[in-house]
Amino acid sequence: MQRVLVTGGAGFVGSNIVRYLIHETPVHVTVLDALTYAGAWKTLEGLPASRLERVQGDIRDARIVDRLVARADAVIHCAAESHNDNSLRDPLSFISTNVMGTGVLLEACRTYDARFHHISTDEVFGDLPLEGEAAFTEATPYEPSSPYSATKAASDHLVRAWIRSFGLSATISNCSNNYGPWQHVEKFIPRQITNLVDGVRPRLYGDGLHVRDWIHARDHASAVWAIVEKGRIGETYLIGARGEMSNKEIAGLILAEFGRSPDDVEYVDDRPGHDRRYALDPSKIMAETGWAPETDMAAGMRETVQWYRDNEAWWRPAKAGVEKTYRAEGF
Ligand code: NAD
Ligand code: TDX
Repeated sequence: MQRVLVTGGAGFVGSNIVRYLIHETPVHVTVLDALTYAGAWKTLEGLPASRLERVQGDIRDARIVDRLVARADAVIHCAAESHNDNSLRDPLSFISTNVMGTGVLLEACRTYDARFHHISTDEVFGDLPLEGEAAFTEATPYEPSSPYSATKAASDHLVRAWIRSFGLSATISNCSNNYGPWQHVEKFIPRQITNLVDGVRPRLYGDGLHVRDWIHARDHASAVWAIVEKGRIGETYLIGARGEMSNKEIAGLILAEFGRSPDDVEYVDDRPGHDRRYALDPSKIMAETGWAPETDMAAGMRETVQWYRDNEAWWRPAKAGVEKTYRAEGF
């Protein structure tokens, strides 16, 4: 494999994957990204031009997608509308990008016989009760809650249909919540870190006891590459690091980095339809590819807080607008 096309490579997960590919593999990377509010070339700064081609364009544009897929050995598809809260405000844009966009890519991969890997989310499975040890597996039925997760579920189904009906060489991964550098300030962890930089208390939805299963974005990236290299065609793999924590506990870790009490939080309105708990079992990818996460959660969070403190120029332009929208809605 020599040439990899990464869609959405100027966003959070995509840019962490691009960095992994450049630093840890010999492949040449082309990024196709529409540079929406969530993507920017500055996120890929410092990477060598000899290994990285950047193309601004939309995954729903079949002409540009065809041109790039024609010369790619593999496509890693990360481009998406990715934020649950936005999907409650404007669901149709999620259907357009996440469903139609994935369809356009699948058609191009069918035409040019390219290997396709779909980056998806554990949210397609719905949520779990707070009580108990249950965790999602590859066999868990789909039960998405939000417009965002419903469009990701739809795009997973499209990939499986192209595998079965057209023999597409494709794999899917459903990953748990990512944290790390270059995540947009609309998301939970960057929002609270940057709030604290501004002297504002972390804002917890509802009772703050909702649980997410956290993984560092570079561990997600290494897992994706393990699947592209060693995964079985047609298979789905769950990616996670057994990192369950409540939102209140995460806020406490961030507050500690600022020398503040773990109870120094503000409870705000709850997200409509808010999923209670996510947890997933990553046994399959570990057994089949030998992949394992490497980042310790406490160290990864410390490093992430420091990254946002050191990189204010990267996140500051988006902060005021994001907070204005949240505050207008009671968040
Ligand atoms: P993000 O919003 O940070 O990045 C999305 C990127 O896609 C941006 O660069 C944006 O410009 C680009 N994009 C959006 N619409 C596009 C279009 N029509 N054409 C081309 N590019 C377009 O999102 P993220 O958190 O990096 O998520 C990326 C993928 O990873 C998504 O598919 C998401 O479902 C999946 N995922 C994310 C997480 C997480 O915790 N962030 C966890 C599991 C899976
Ligand atoms: O200010 C906040 N306060 C708060 O309590 C925000 C922004 C969020 N929350 C809560 C909601 C969730 O329980 O924090 C948790 C995490 O919220 P998000 O960062 O919005 O992530 P989530 O909705 O869990 O979805 C994320 O993980 C799965 C990504 O955004 C998705 O793209 C991915 O598929």
